[in-house]
Amino acid sequence: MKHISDNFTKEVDKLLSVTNNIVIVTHANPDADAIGSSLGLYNFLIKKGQNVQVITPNSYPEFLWWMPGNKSIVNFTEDKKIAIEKIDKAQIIFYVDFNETSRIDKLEKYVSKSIAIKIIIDHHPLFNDKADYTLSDDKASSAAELVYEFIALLNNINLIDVEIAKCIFAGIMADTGCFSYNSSKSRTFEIVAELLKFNINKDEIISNLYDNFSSDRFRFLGYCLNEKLKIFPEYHTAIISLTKKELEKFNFKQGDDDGFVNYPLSIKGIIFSAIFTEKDKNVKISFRSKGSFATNKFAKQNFEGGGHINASGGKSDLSLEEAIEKFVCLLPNYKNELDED
Ligand SMILES: [Mn+2]
Repeated sequence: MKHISDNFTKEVDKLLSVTNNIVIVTHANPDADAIGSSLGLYNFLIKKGQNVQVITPNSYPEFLWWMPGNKSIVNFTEDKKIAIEKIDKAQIIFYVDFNETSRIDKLEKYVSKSIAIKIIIDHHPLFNDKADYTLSDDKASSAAELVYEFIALLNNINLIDVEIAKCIFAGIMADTGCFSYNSSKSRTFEIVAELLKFNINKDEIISNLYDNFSSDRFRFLGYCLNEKLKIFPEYHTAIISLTKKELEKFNFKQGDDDGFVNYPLSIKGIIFSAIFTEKDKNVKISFRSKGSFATNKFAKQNFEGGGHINASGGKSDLSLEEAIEKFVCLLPNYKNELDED
């Protein structure tokens, strides 16, 4: 559903007519859309003469470091003091690519007690009604697409430059898996067409994001697919599970498993895919689906999670083995929905 606060444009326009200390926050374990949308917005607001700081709750993979403005980002886990100081001084805080404050982990405490005006720009189902202004559309391809819409609403398309275009393009491209999903609306392509007019090097961006595996990560993918894939044909479902030991064996770094959960959906007949990863305190689970099977509902009902219909996540305090067993036992309850497509 699309949600824009009453008078959004007028009020935000007024806010930005003077210089503010602005903080942009995005979700933990930032992906290309999180960084692309944050930096797209960052570069735009800098051009508007604002004092802007992007803060991430934790680190993110090296293949995102090329984005214009990346060097200015503060990572809370590394620079707590600066991050807290910036949040304390902020007059406006943007929530980009998330809306529930639980998604920003330890930053939540500081952001929630800040008296700054909160503005959401997000494409996840909206659960936060405490923000002052909201631009949200869970049908949008990405938060980056909504950053473009934000700029358009403010009538500032003229301020978009090659740096902003690169960031927004990267976010849209990554969150649609190179335009293979979440991208059935013509509007997404209209925006992309506009961005390409800035002579951004599309092939280089794709290469930056996708042809950037370390050899460990590449072998890790091979291992996941060859050794760890389990298929449940009667439920059109496939899963991969990973123990801490296995992660260590491949020198796992944050982001190394990005996108792996999508691979099983390439198997004929598979419409639901999940990856179970053993973490220090719990098991992290990612879900993906094709068609109408609502993974966010499944995640919410069974694994304390949520997200989009076709892409969501959850967690379990059970052991890895028990979490998988729970998952497998649940499948018969969803047989009708899994058979629909
Ligand atoms: Mn996103």
